Amino acid sequence: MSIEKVIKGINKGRSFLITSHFNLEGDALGSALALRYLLLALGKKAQVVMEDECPAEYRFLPGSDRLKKIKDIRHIKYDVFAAVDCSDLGRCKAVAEMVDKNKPVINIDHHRSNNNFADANWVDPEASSACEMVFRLFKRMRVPIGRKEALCMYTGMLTDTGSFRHPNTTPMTHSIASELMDLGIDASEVYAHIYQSLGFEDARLLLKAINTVKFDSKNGIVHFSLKSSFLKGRKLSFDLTEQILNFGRMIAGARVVVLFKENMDRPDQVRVNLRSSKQVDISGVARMFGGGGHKNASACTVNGKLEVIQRKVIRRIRRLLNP
Ligand SMILES: [Mn+2]
Repeated sequence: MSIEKVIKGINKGRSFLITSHFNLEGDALGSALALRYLLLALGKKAQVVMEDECPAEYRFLPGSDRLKKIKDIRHIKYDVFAAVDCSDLGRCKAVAEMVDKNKPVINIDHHRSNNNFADANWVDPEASSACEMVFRLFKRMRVPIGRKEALCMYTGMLTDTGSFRHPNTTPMTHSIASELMDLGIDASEVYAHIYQSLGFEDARLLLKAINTVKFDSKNGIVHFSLKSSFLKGRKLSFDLTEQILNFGRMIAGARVVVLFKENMDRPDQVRVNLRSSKQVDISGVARMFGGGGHKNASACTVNGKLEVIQRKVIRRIRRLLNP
């Protein structure tokens, strides 16, 4: 198993630059912060740099106040670069462009579509989250887990499993969550930080977005579409996307849920987020349109008009559901 390679890479390094993907969310942030604590416990130096700022609902995470800005990369001394929860270095945007290409790279990820971009790759599509993998790293390296890192890892597992209800939730996921809770994690408090913190204006925006819902009941396809004009002047956070998709999944008979969203800066570009029930592998559809992801949660960005892309993607999904 390539966890060994990652451990070797960690043992060899003294200072680390850690990053994750843009559209920062619980697992990206949680796994990066937890990895930092692991490295610090081993007596190493580590900094976390992200493309995005920390979203408000994650500011309760220990260490989230110490995120470095991209422009700081020049001043950070590191001899190893580590990416967590990233299927592709391109997902780290400017951070990936700015890192020293001569430094060894560590890749810890659970996306099936990971392209093994690093010197030490550890990719486990069976893991619920990158946080679950970092937890295993703590165990394997015999580093005791404190409350801070427990909180980070619990949060990533919570968000990547949709609060322990998506098909990637395994007995292992619950068993790790239980162990982390024993370290003093208040599950309902973490939940409230992330899922019960929607501003009223955001809530109204979410309602409007949900109102775009369409249901192809014959095939079990639920879809939503958002024009860039709808989003203009507003900051639609990633979690709003997740909320829309979660709403779609509540509908009986929904096998695939899709959100089509015009890029705010480039309306000729559409972000397509896909979710599927356990029996349906939706990742192939995302790959067909240049994206990727997990079996039941994938995404792609497609150039073209919203209506045209919508027709094409839905046609593909129908074909997938009716082989
Ligand atoms: Mn993840």
